[in-house]
Amino acid sequence: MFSKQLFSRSLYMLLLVTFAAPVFAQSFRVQCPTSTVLHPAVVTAGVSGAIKCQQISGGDGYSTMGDGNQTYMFSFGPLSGLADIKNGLPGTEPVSVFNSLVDPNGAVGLSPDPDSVPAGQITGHVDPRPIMDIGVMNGNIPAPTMAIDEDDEFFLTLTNVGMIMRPDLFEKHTVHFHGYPNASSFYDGVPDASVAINIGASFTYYYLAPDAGTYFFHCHITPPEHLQMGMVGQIYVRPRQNRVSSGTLYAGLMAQQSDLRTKCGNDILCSSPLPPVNATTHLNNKAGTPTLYAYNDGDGSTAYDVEYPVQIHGFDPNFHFVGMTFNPEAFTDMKDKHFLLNGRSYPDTVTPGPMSTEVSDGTQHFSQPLPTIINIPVGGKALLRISDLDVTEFQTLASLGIPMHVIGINARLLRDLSGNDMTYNTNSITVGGGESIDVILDASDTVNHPAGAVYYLYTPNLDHLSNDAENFGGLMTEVHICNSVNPTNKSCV
Ligand SMILES: [Cu+2]
Repeated sequence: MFSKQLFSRSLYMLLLVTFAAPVFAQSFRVQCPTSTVLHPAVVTAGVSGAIKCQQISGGDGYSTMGDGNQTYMFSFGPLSGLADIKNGLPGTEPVSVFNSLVDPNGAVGLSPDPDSVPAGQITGHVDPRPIMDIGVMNGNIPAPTMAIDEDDEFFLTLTNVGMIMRPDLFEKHTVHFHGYPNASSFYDGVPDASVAINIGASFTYYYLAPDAGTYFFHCHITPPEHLQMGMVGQIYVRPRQNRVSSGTLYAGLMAQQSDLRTKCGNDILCSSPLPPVNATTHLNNKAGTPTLYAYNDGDGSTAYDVEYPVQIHGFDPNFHFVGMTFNPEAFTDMKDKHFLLNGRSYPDTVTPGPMSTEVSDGTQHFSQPLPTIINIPVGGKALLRISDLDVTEFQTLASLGIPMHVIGINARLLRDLSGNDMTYNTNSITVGGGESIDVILDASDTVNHPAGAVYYLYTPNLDHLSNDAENFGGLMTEVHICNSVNPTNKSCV
C-alpha cells in the first residue's frame, strides 16, 4: 500500500517534471568573464593578449543570389557585434563591449541577473525574447566573421534558435574550427566526439589562440548538408608581431627581444630581430593604421596595408529548394550553380555595404554583410585571407595585372624547416573545400598601379562565371587602387 502510494507519487513527480520541462527547456546564456587565470585583470590589448567574446545564432534564413533568386539556408547569424558586422567587420568584441547593455556591439539579450547576489549583476543571464526576435530567420552567409589575436582567450557562444521553416527537424548545430590548433576535443564541434547544441540552448566554446593564420569554421552536423546550406564562416588569428612592433626602432626591438615568445633567436622563422618595414619606412602603413603582419615572420615580409577575408563557397539552388520544402535531398546530385565570394556572386560582390533579403514573414534581414570589393591604397599591399568551404567544386581565382604573392597555406607561413623562404608569386591560386591560402596582392609598383586603376579577380573556370542559368556573374570581383582607404569600412577615399 505504502509502496504503491510512493510509486504513484513518484510517477506523479515524474510526469510533473516531464511536462513542466518546457518551462525550463529554454537555457540561453552567454559567457564572457572579465578575468581568468591566464588573464587575471581586464586587459584590452598588449603583449599578453586579452579575453574576447562573441555570440552567434544557429538557425535558418534567406540569402539573395546574383540572379535575384532568394535562397533558403541553414545558417549562423550575429548575436553580438551587430554594428561591426553591418560594417563588414568581425563581430568579435572585448569583454567591456560584449558585456555592455548599451553598446550596439554588446551581446544580444544580455540582462541583469535577478538571481545574482547582489541582484542585478552581469553574469551571462539573458532575456530570450530579444535573442529570438533578432536570431530567428536571420542567417548570414558567410557566418559572422571572427578575429582574435595570438594569446587571446576566446569565448564563443552558440545559441540555437531553431529553424522556423523546418519545424519537422530537430537540428542541432555545432561550431567546428577547421584545422585549428585546438587543445580540447570537447570544444572541437565534432558531434560524435563532443557535444552538439539543441534547439533552445546555448553553449560557450572556449579557444586559445596559439598560432596566427587564416582559418574557417563550419557546423559539423551532417556536414555536406549544413555546409552546402550555408553554415560556413571565417576566423583569423593576428600575430604577436603586430603588438611588439609599435614605437621607435629601438623601443620596438627591446619589446620584441624582451618577450621570450617573440625573441629572435629561438625561432627558425625569425631571420632578423625586427620587421624592417615598420622601423625604416613608416610606423603607420598606407591605410593609416599601425603596420600589420599576417604572420610572425621576423623580417616584415608579410606586412600589408589592408586585409580582406574572402570566403569561397557554392550553392546548389535545387538542394536549397528541397531543403526548404520537406523533400528528400539527393546528396550525390549536389552540384553548385551559384559561385560565391563572401556569399555573393558578381556583380553583388562589388555592391558596397550589407545586402538584405526578404524572409518568409515579409521582413528584410541582413543576409550577406561582406562585400568583396578589394580597395588598395596606392602603393600598398592587400592581404587576402582566402578560405574555401565549397562542398562540390574546386575553385581557381586569378589576378590579372597585380601579382599574387602566396605567403601562407592552411594557416602556415611558407618557410621550410631551415627557415628558407618558400613563398612564391603567381597569377592564380586553386583551392578545394577545407583549404585556406594567404595571398598578398602587391600593388606597391605605383607606375603600373596608379590610383584609379581597376583590376579583376576572377575564376578562369569559365562555367563558374555564371549565376545558375544567367551568364556573366559568379566567382568574380574587382580590385580598385584608391588614393587612400578608409580604415573603418575600407571604402575608397
Ligand atoms: Cu548545423
